[in-house]
Amino acid sequence: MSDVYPVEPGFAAQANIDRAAYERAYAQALNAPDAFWGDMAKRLDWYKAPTVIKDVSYDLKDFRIRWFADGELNASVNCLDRHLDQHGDKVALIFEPDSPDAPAQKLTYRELHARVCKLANALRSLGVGKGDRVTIYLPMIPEAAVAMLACARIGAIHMVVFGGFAPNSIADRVSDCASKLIITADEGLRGGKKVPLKANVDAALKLPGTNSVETVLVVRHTGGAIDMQMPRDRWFDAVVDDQPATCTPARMNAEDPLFILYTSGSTGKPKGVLHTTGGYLLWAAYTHDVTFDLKPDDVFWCTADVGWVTGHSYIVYGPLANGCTEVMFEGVPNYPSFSRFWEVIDKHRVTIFYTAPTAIRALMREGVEPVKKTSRKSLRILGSVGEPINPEAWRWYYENVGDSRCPVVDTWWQTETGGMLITPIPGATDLKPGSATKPLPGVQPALVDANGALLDGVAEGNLVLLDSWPGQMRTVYGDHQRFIDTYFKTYPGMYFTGDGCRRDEDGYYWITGRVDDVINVSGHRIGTAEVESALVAHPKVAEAAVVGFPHDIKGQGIYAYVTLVAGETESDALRNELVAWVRREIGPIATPDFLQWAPGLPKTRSGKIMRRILRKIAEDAPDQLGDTTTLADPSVVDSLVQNRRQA
Ligand code: 6R9
Repeated sequence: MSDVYPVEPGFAAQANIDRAAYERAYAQALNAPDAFWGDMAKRLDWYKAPTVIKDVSYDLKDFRIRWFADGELNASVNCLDRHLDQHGDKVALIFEPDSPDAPAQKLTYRELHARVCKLANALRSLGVGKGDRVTIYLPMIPEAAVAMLACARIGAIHMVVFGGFAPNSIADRVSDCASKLIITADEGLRGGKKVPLKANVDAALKLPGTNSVETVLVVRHTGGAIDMQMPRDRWFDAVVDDQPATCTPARMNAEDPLFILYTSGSTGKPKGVLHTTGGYLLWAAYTHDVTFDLKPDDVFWCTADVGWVTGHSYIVYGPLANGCTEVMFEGVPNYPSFSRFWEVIDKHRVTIFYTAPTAIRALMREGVEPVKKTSRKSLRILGSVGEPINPEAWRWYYENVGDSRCPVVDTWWQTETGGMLITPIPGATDLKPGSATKPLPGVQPALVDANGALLDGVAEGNLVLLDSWPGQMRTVYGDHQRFIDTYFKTYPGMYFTGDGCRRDEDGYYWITGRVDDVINVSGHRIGTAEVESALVAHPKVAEAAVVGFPHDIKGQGIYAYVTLVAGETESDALRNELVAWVRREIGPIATPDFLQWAPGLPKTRSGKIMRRILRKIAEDAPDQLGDTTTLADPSVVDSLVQNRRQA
């Protein structure tokens, strides 16, 4: 039995949605989706209101996913222009810099609108138009949101690369989508350390496949010295500042692409997840409103980076479409001290705070003192996203950060889903620590066994979604077949999430983690295949196998088994070199936490690596290896077990 935190009557009384309203909405969305979503679409401003609402078939012979297909709108107009009449002087963004000693900046909707229009005009003057791909590789500064919205304004497709990715990863993405222009900064700043963004772009553009890039716009941020290669590189302010502060928006079809965001899967290179304009924007706005019980005076803070989908949906599109005031934070939770998050909450009177379990666990380790010396009285709702939150961390968050006053919404979703799918609604859903609870209206989760048979009642299996919702991804950029193969082939007629899940006696969903070869490190997805191919690209490595293992702070860590080419000698120096190599090839987030030499890898007679065994060794559970008799050479296991990482 898990403990339950019922909705407080006081909270329910003021909430936008109570239990009865949730149940009504859920039934309507299920039974009359066209009426429900046609009505919901009115929360956006359309040039042409949609008359076709849901047009979906998961049947592989007649496959299509379209929402609001004859509607026309512009996402930046919905995030900016339509607020100007009534709320032009309302603060849209509060920018809190890395250092608490640097002044915070406030941008009203009117100011943000002007900055977006200027950049949009500049992009047009540089030859960027509808459908062109623009890469954004920026720190967490207002220009990141400005750049995304400027692309949306002119119908260009933005592709944001997280600032922690290395030149190779930038080049892979730029070349896959043949980007025409890159917006970057001289340097980023995180926890007092500089991140060489422009230098990384320079290195990326020396790599093959990146010839499509004509222009690099460089924001002057730290003022650090960088190389400017004229005429390719242009200073952002020189090109943007003198542009007119209004800009005619492009009229977009609801199904025109809004952005591409790369994410790791179980095989091959990261996939370009493509989201379209109408359905995605509606989903981001709707879920941000419903899940956070949004009120006009709320100050919302999502601590994610805009390089991830959480930043797209809950820093840029959702909050701004809803006309909300929000905090954008450049820094990290532990700089200059472990109180920084809570100090920023007090400083800007944050009412809704949305962060990741890995941050909570890292802060929890420091004890309650850094929390308790701050007030946090402004808070009313806490959120969690990115990975399962363990009940212990949930309770610590609820009791110490929220002083047992603020509901915790544990929101399950994916880059592919565009926004939250399974989450509590704070005025409607009783909470259970560790459970993402119930589906939002329009979301139909189900559990299947390995053969695809639907499981009823209390059950554990693979999580699928039986039907579409407006925010669903539409394709893998440039590879529609891969989209269908990845998500719709495993269980025909259903979308497969890649997650395992349990459903309890109250119909609550408990996500248990990925069931594919994806590792969730601090809430970020890393494909084992990506790390393996980085390792085998090193001249001294013959073979590598990578698995996840439980990690106290990160949720999962990266465990690499490496076989060297004949004649090479294992040494600590080489181990460090290989770890640094992966960091350089992919980026710091892919740094292996442990690298074990493997004289051989456990393989079946057909040559398949048995990852199940490697996972158990990495978990320090050598007594649970199971059947090893099908291995081509069972003796390799003994040596791996002997030299394993001890928990
Ligand atoms: C939004 C985001 C998606 C994967 C997803 C799942 C895990 C995310 C979760 C969660 C349990 C939650 N995940 N939120 N697991 N509870 N509340 O994180 O997107 O980076 O694409 O990752 O993250 O495994 O499949 P993305």
